[in-house]
Amino acid sequence: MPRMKAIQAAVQILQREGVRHAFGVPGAAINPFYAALRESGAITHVLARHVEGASHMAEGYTRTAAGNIGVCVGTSGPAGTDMLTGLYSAAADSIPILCITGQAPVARLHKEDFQAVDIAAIAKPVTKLAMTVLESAQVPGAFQQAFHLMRSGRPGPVLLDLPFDVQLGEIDFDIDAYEPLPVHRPAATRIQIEKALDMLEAAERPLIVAGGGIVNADAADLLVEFAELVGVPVVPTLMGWGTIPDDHRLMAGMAGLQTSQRYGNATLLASDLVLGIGNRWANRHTGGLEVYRRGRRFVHVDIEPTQIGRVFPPDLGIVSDAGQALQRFVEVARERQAAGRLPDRDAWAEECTERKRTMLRRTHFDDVPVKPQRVYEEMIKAFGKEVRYVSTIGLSQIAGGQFLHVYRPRHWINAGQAGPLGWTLPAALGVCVADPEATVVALSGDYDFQFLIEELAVGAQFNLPYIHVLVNNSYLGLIRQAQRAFDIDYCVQLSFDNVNSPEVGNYGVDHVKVAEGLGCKALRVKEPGEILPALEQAKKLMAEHRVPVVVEVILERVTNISMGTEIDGVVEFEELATRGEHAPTALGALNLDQMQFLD
Ligand SMILES: Cc1ncc(C[n+]2csc(CCOP(=O)(O)OP(=O)(O)O)c2C)c(N)n1
Ligand SMILES: [Mg+2]
Repeated sequence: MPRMKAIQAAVQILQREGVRHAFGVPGAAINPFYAALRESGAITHVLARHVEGASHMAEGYTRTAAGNIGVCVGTSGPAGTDMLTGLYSAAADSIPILCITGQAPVARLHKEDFQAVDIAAIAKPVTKLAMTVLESAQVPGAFQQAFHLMRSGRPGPVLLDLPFDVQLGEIDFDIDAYEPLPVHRPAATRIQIEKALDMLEAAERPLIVAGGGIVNADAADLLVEFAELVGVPVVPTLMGWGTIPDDHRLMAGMAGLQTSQRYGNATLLASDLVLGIGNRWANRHTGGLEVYRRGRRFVHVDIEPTQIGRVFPPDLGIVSDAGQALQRFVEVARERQAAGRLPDRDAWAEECTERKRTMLRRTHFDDVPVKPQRVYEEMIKAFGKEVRYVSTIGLSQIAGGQFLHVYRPRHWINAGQAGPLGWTLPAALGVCVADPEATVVALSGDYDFQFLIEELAVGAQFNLPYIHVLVNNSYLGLIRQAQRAFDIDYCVQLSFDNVNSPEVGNYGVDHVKVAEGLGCKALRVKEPGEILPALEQAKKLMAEHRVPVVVEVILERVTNISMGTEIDGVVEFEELATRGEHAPTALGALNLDQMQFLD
């Protein structure tokens, strides 16, 4: 049996489990791992500038391709605590990442050693497993179990904390005798699917709510196949956006309080049955449950048994992996189609399409300073269907969710539940590592951008080119808007007179200078007509220099974006689209001029 340090075995296991990249920040307590990494040579390492950045890079990496597991690495003490936000964000969105931390030697754990903190205890609520491994001989099993748990059931992150002496301890280990554990994913039974289809058939205006579980199961094609078979319109959640292409005739829009379309909410409210697959009835999707549930029945398919009934009791709950459920849905629906049993849904689908064609918000404004809605119109013109958008939170993300178009799963990469500021930039770098050929476009407000701005240097150093659209209102815009309820505008202003950059006026930070200082390219635009040329120029700069390119758009300071507290009470702050030229990049808006408003 080969004899080696436990940490060498761990690196061999990482390789065997398919890990090719790691994101991290070294420190004394994790140096044995770095030594093993260097010796193996099979795993590349991206050196983050902040350990939280490494955790979000790992998330971006996982979220880009089915089967990926992002790995983030840090030393003992503050490195682990810095990565907690990534663990939380990953857990919240059912994203597997493996977080590896160094730790003080076992005998010193209770002696308040330098940087010895009980990270396993701290990380417990935001991981599927958080373990300080106390025996070198347990290291292989801990890694094996980590991969098993991350992939099984509801996916999620794991933290393995490795004391210095545990890493260095010698063990007998043969990688040829190592086998990844079988992954556990429950599958719906035929009877369950029959019952769900019976309910779907009995309904007059059924909808499918498609959640991120479909993305995790890599089952978007099956979703579209099923929706087409039964002719039922689909409302994706924010995490499921892209599972059905935005321009598909059965894509009915998103519902929710913020990242939603007027037609998506109207269609949800008009439905009488909702079949939720791989979704979690997130509160920013449902709004108040009274409104959301009134007059309709619900089927909930989820891989995690305890998710059924967590938010409200469905009429039928099915514990299943989304892909396996969809496979069965397709099978049984096909049989029913052959037997002539499937109802004709054309009239209902057409009604939904009509709403999609007519219930539009205006994006075309010529104002200077630029109104944010216009930015999304120009982004749609600049980037095709293959673009991978990355965003986190803020008015920028909300408006992006309302106006951009997504055509493929994993092409709207968003920290859905946790929404940590600063996430966008490092997550985009993780996406670039996972898919170097992709056009990656990150979308940030100025505050999100500033949170982990130093990670731009990582993009420059490791040649990870992407375009970062930075919509600058010099405000914590979303919070400013929320403070209207308190009649305050307090501690949300980012503006000041920059003594070094008179050209930015009182918008404060000179993002162009900072980005350039960190080795990236950057452009600033102030007029709507300049946005598209700047995005085109950014593509060229990206190709030429192989570094991140920032396109900053100076926005008007105060714009309120459509949102509300109930899905039947979303407040519109701008005039709605009443003519085709008001919303030129909206899908299905071609006959807008002759439209009948339905609301
Ligand atoms: C770590 C963290 N702290 C605070 C918040 C609350 N928060 C959400 S959006 C936001 C302001 C975002 O400002 P900006 O990025 O400029 O976007 P804008 O809304 O102006 O488009 C804040 C403070 C958060 N999401 N994450
Ligand atoms: Mg802002």
